[in-house]
Amino acid sequence: MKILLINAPREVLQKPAFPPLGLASIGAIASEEGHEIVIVDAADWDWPRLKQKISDVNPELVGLTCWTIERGQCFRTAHLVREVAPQAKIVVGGPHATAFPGHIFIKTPADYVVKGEGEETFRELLKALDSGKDIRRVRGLAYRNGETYTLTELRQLIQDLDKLPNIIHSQFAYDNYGGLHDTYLKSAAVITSRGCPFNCSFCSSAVYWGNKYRTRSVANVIREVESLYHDHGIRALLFFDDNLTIDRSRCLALSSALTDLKLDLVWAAEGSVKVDRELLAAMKLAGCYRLDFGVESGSPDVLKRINKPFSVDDTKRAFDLCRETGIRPNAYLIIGSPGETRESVSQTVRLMRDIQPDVCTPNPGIWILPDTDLYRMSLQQGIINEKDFLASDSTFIYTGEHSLSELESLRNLFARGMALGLGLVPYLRVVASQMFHSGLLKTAIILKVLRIFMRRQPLNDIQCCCCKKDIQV
Ligand code: B12
Ligand code: SF4
Repeated sequence: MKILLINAPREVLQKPAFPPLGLASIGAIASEEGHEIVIVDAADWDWPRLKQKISDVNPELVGLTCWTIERGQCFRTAHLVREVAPQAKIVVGGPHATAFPGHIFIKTPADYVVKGEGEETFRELLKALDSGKDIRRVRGLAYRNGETYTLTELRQLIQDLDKLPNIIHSQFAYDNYGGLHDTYLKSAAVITSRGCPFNCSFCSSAVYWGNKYRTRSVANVIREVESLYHDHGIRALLFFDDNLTIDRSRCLALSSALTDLKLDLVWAAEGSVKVDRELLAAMKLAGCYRLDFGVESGSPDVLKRINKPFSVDDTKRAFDLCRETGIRPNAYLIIGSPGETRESVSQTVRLMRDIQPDVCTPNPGIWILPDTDLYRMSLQQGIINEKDFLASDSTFIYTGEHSLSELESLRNLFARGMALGLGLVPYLRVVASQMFHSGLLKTAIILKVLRIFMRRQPLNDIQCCCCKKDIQV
């Protein structure tokens, strides 16, 4: 079969930083099964261009990823596929499709939804479609059934991730990706594990991957890294793992294997603040130049409310150790979690002053993602109801304790606190770093920041050029 896998255009067209690894993995399976694969990362494509591409490829089957954020883009793509290639079967996977398969059938002309981890289900679906076998036997699938839909039996998670076929990196024109722009090097992303053992109340990752942490073997990861380096000229890597440092001994082993490669390769990852000097030193030696931490808040109470598995002191220690070992630490923050008050925002500002992150990226409010504890709490509190959640294609922010305008004033409080509390030089360093990160070294943006200083404008319309997250400093 000719199979087209599409990462839908983003609401605000933007050059993607990295290719979609989920679709790449699905593609590798289809290729292994002997199908012809085209992967289109249309994040920065307009609709006419995508329409033309679908028409040129003339696929027999189209696969789409659906995340909750920007789910409308996936829905629109599915309709476009039906219009341009009416013969093509449409399969949708990913976090939102997994949470609400029925919704996908209502909002799109999709024929199938693959729930959860997609590789084996997709393989079996392709086999069944090829051979005319009964798709009811394909576990992990939802299919249309007249006006409604039917779910097949649940599929177990893959036990041995090494058995998955290699991602076909040659599908992607790496020169066209933003990559790790703070390195200026040709970059790629690699994912070495799936899942997270923790259960932060807002995070759908642990929910999605079953709260179980599964890893590829170090040797298997190293083979991919070597191929990226030698065959694709990659010199910088971002590990897409939810948390590369969860399993300390594995992270040590991976670091030591990367060191042994003796390649001029640098890398960054997301880590847990529960790190120690020995681990960080090994990571640094192996080429780690930056670690991103989901710090979220400087308030112990807020951390407890969102079920973060660490303390404020852990964060301070991790940032100190990063500086000692020469790794640049970044802080992701959320302003507006359950339990947030003016005092907790001040605690976060004080923490930022103590740890002096290279870049700090405060999320504007906390998003309500399906199947999370926050989602259930929001349903209970009447902040959302499933009907409205599904009827709308937009993002829902937790407003259980503060209205949207109160959240905005908390964000402004944070920004002012940062400007005053951090001191001018470190503050300007964060601003510069932030702008560097977002590629926004443009006069207009600098003017915007100045206007924010003068309190003439809220912060929420400055966005990162790669992920379009709101940028606040
Ligand atoms: C890398 C990443 C990004 C990158 C994406 C780069 C890229 N090109 O892919 C960037 C930084 C841009 C990003 C941005 C955001 N992300 Co993000 N991101 C991730 C992350 C860490 C890894 C994704 C990944 O590669 N996974 C590995 C692959 C193998 O898994 P996968 O993509 O899910 O695909 C598998 C299945 O889902 C399924 N599948 C998926 N698609 C399809 C399609 C078909 C046809 C089939 C059959 C199967 C299938 O099969 C695949 C193989 O098993 C995940 C967390 C995670 N661990 O998954 C979050 C995650 C996907 N992101 C999330 C969110 C919320 C965001 C942001 C809103 C910002 C934020 N606060 O994190 C923005 C939104 C961007 C946007 N506008 O749409 C959520 C999504 C939740 C949801 N319900 O939608 C996740 C799950 C993290 C979380 N904390 O909850 N993100
Ligand atoms: S936020 Fe990070 S640590 Fe918390 S559950 Fe999600 S992936 Fe795990």
